[in-house]
Amino acid sequence: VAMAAAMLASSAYAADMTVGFSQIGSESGWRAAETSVTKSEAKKRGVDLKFADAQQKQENQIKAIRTFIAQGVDAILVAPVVATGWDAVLKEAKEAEIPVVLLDRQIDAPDSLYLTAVTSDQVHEGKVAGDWLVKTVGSKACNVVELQGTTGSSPAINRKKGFEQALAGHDNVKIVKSQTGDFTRTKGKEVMESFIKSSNGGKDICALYAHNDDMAVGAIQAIKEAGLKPGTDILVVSIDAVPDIFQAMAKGEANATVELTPNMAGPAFDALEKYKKDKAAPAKWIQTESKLYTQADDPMKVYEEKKGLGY
Ligand code: GYE
Repeated sequence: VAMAAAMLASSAYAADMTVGFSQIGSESGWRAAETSVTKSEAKKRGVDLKFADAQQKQENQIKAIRTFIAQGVDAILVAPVVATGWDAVLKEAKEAEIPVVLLDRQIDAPDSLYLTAVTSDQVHEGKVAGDWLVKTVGSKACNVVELQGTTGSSPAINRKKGFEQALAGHDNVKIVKSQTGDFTRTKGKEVMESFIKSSNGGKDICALYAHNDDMAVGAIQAIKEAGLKPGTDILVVSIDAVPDIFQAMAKGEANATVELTPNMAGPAFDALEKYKKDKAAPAKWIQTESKLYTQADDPMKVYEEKKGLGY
């Protein structure tokens, strides 16, 4: 009995690493899944995770990082809401010899200020979305409206860039309106309503490109309320591959999405564990996969699979 108790105690004590996580908030279904996956990955590995929700504000993230430094955590995870303004606080972490790992977004700062960044190739995501649209519309004239992600965030900048790369050379497909919907359903619906109002009741809109599925889901509501058919009158292509976009696809209301894994923490903890053990510095960018899904991919089957993955 004593042996078992000792073993239990030791396994309970397995928290050989305390990690602070500065999360942006829960603006989208994908972000909420990233949080739940991060918490379960930490639990699985015996990591003591200190979680801070910034409610979308960079100043709250900076405060949280300073608190983690004061607490003397072993490492810090940050999903940086915008790409700029991180140098000072990351220098403080470096001086405290606390490694920082970026999750799902990049920053404009010297890469000496962080151990690694675990993100998708967001330019590629935008390109995959744009290539799908160009292929789908062929030589037909197609006016596209674009719902951008959070202004100044790396995904908003890069997903726009990649989409425009895909449209280059296909003058029949062009972005006629583009505005941020801040990655949320509410804002996505609001902005789509304004796009519809200023486009002959939406009749002049051929397609919507949304930088994430949550804005697309909000926009689909607006399209339906305007008496139009999303997925046919207005094609809908977006990014994340959250469960709800597959439900929309199954109803013919969305057409394509580019998958983003919510499991950025797994590779992040792997890199940190290696670094802690033998100071092995990982590559500065650990890239996650991007896969296109369309209505041809049995959407309700994918929906069921996704429901088990932290969503
Ligand atoms: O696409 C969106 C979330 O940073 C890539 O942030 C991530 C994006 C993701 O709000 O759903």
